[in-house]
Amino acid sequence: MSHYRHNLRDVEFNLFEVFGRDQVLGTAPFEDIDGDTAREMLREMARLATEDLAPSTVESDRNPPVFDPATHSATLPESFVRAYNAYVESGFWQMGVPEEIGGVTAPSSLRWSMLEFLLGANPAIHMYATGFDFANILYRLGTPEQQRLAALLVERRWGATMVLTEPDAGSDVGAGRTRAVQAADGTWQITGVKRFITSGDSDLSDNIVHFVLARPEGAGPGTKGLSLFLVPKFQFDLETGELGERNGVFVTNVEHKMGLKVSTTCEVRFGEVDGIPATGTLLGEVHNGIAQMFKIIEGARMMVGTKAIATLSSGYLNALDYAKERVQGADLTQMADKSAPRVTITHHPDVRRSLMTQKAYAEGMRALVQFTATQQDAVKLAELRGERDERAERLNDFLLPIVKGFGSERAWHLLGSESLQTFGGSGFLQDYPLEQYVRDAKIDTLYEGTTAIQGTDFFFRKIVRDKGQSFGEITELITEFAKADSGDGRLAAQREVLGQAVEHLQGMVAHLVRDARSADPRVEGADVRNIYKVGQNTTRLLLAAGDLLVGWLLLRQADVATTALEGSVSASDRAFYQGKIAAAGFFAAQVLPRLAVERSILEGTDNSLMDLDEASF
Ligand code: ST9
Ligand code: FAD
Repeated sequence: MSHYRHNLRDVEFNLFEVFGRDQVLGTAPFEDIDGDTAREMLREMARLATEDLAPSTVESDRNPPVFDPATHSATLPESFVRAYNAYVESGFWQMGVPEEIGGVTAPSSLRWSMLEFLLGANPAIHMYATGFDFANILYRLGTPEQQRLAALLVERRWGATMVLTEPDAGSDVGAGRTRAVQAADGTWQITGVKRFITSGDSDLSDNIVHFVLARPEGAGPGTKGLSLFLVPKFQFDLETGELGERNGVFVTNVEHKMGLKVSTTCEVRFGEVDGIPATGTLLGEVHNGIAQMFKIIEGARMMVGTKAIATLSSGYLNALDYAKERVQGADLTQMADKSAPRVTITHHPDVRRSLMTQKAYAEGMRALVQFTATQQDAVKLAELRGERDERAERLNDFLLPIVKGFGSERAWHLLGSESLQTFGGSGFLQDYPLEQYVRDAKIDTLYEGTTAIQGTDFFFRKIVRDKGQSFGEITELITEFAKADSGDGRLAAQREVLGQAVEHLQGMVAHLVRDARSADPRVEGADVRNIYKVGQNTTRLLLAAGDLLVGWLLLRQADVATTALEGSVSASDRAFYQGKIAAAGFFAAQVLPRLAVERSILEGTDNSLMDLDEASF
């Protein structure tokens, strides 16, 4: 039986009932995909993911890739290769590729909904299939020759990697030492060691194009001195795609990891093996590496958040199935009666608390992903009209660290503390998927920028540098919703709690902005160490913002559900909509009030933590 449990009903509810995607589907430029086609695609992707892609996730965890140091190559388990090929044959990856090179124009919201199923069922497939996404970036940013390479990536199903990290340059990408020297023919010779490179080698494709950050001779320090180079495993004929000489980029180790084992994590050496030079070309013939790489990073951060949330959703649904079957103990009302009938654990209040916590976060964070994707729809629609939607661009930027940082933190904690816990001791066994989910999902809080990095990005870049515009727009939307009255007092108590929560978040931001100002040496009487008070609280702020957004989105869902229940609905839809109202009420009662405490902790922060001698830790 498949480990993967999808929630197609909830995905459709978000897309069509909450975010009104029927309005963009079936009309230009998405005229080829109307609402019915989209529903059909979602159904097929959910089926494919559950039946054909999921089973190899477990098998390839137990039999991970084998690395041969003599040939510098990694061989993947057969079951995984079959699943990968099944995905490629489905053609669903086309939604990430421009039409000019074999793709299909589709709304991002539909694409991320489909990807949720893939990322929940077998996430490594997407990581090996990113040649398609990288082709998109290459087509947008590349020279005409590089655009031809983009087409080859798609036609030939070549792999691709993003290559930033080095042993001494992880979060601090700008510390990278990999060098680039231009040859007389205009190409570049890359020298250095990169590590932790996802999909650095595999036997899924006959070529891999590495997107590498390296520092050209004479370039300045930090990230701004880095340029982005395309370094293929094999050189190739640009017209035919026929492979040529082996290039000097070699995988010299594949890491042994806690989870997500089928996704190879590689040490990659450039120009350092057998004296073979690693030759590459400069992306777009411009030295703008970090900004170019961030185009990829933005997509990857969205991907990681979606992966985490997809795993939590499947973890919750597995836990729910188990809880409905597992008989243990008597109903609490009969606890004194030792001969009382035993009940399924769904009868126990604490199990219900746990299940509803999982449901509310899994469904609220799915809505967060889809709300973010609707901003991407607006960006894409404007681009296809030859315009820019700067507001949607900014909102998308603002939401990304929440999707990635908050999404992965909450998902990983809940998978361990609630979903696995629901199984009791059985959750610790490999008989159920949760022990693997916990191992496979931990990486989501680490790569693509750790949670701390997402927190600093959120406050310093997405709030301060943005001059609070997006923060103001989002909080205004939430305040408006909180103040609105549907006429019948519907959700009035919950709206009030939401209104208080948004004020607490605004208070937190205002306090941190004051701390940051008071640390600015240009301000009279500044104490530069006050910035430590901000640094102690950026992760707290990120998580609080995520909780607020989830609370808001759950209440929006509850509002839609209440209206739906006024009409005639099937028995299963009645239960579904009632579940929506219950989840929103639960979250408002049990999670949103915590923002008051978070605010008070934040406002009470001093620098005693920073004054403490390291020896006292
Ligand atoms: C990794 C891979 O971990 C894990 C899994 C891979 C799976 C396969 C890949 C899947 C790919 C999917 C692809 C989808 C493609 C979709 C395409 C669709 C079309 N936003 O603040 P400064 C830029 S990989 C945008 O001074 P520092 C910006 O240009 C390893 N841009 O930074 C800025 O200049 P300006 C992941 C941003 O102090 C410049 O950077 N590693 C943003 O120099 C400098 O900014 C990491 O993620 C942003 N949010 O450097 C590293 N931020 O200001 C984490 C910066 O003029 N560390 N830029 O605009 C960081 O992010 C650090 O904060 C740092 C600091 C490196 C940026
Ligand atoms: P460090 O940067 O050393 O961080 C250690 C700790 O210090 C963390 O808790 C961090 O949050 C904290 N910290 C560091 N700096 C700060 C700061 N300024 N403020 C507050 N806290 C801070 N990289 C690629 O380039 N390509 C890939 O394909 C890729 N795939 C990966 C796959 C896996 C399985 C793994 C494990 C990593 C992968 N990475 C990849 C690297 C990944 O992006 C880095 O591991 C990550 O960015 C963190 O860097 P680091 O491991 O060096 O940790």
